[in-house]
Amino acid sequence: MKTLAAVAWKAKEPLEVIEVDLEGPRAGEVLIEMHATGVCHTDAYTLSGADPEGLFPAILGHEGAGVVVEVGPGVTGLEVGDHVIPLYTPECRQCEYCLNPKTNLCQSIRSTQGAGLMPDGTSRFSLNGKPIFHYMGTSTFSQYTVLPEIAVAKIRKDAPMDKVCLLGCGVTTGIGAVIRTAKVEPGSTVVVFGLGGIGLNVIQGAKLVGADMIVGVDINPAKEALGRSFGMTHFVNPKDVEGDLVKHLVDFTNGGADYTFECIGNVNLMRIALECAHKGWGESVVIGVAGAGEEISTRPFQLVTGRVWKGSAFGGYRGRTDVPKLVDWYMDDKIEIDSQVTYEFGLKDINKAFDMMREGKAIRSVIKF
Ligand code: NAD
Ligand code: DAO
Ligand code: ZN
Repeated sequence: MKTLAAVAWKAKEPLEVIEVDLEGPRAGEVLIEMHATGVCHTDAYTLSGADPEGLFPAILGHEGAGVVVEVGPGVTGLEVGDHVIPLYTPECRQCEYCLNPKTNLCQSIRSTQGAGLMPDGTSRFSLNGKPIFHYMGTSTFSQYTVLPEIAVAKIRKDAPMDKVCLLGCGVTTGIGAVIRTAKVEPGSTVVVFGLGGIGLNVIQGAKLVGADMIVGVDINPAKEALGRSFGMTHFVNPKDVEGDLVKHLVDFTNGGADYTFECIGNVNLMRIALECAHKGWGESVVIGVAGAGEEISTRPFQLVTGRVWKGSAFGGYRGRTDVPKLVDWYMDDKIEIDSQVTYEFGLKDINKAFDMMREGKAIRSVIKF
């Protein structure tokens, strides 16, 4: 079949919206008609050429929602008409990782997904007989996309797809980092570095679990009002801080934060986030994805004296199990998503969504098909 898709031909070039060929689902796969997709910083990161796994040409996008329109042989858990959210972190429920409750990083299709291919080692997308790579196993910047059933969360049919698509990445990642990865307790002091789509959801998660002091750190002053609307209690702009930012934040939080979250992808801030965690018990969670080859460092004594450094992918959540529950939370008004959709565009204007993100004007732009 044909599908209209936004193709990333090369790093640093705008996407081209063009009709491409899409082969139907093979065994264990489903064809999804996309209804909406968010545009995340990670799509821009890959398009920038900084992603070591970035492959071109590819169809990017990983924050979508849509409807199953065809199922391949052997599919048992999904049927035509199901509303779904594609998962860049699959959940096979059988691999060594899925059987270990300590992780959400299912590895059953990791090698092919990382190579931009479906689990059988081939691509379903092509143009003029030449394959186009899948991206993060999801490729949501396409009217139609094919996914393995283990990488699809079935959600309730009354949830608006142009909002719950953000549960495909940003909302789930931020809230999960607080609840699932860090397990922040009520009354905690939390510092959040970077108030974009991820950081605002960390704030939302921290408020949800009853943190007392939620400090947002961002160089964009326009983020203060946004942060406060999600539950941030204090704002620090590093540009206004004279002297050492770590000392400032340690003093500000009366000895250091119980939990800190890096939501930017900046290795210098990852170090600052660790070092302003409280001596003896403070934990720092890395969520931001740094550029290829970049490294983090600190004095080991920071860890000897009780600080803990950890990371979080997709909020530590297992998509097929947990994303439908988060959709329920949204439908029950327990979590806020609507105000995170700053702009809506049609697929033909997808490059404008990237511009809005680069200019810091959008929490999220949503593409509606
Ligand atoms: P974003 O661009 O929307 O937000 C980043 C924020 O950081 C912006 O508000 C910006 O003003 C701020 N910032 C930039 N430099 C700063 C500095 N020096 N000091 C303070 N603030 C600064 O990005 P996003 O969509 O929120 O994504 C954040 C990061 O999380 C990215 O690296 C993305 O790739 C990563 N990410 C990780 C996961 C995961 O599962 N671990 C999932 C999604 C995204
Ligand atoms: O299992 O080795 C692995 C890779 C898991 C991928 C997790 C990706 C999380 C961070 C990428 C940003 C997502 C938008
Ligand atoms: Zn698995």
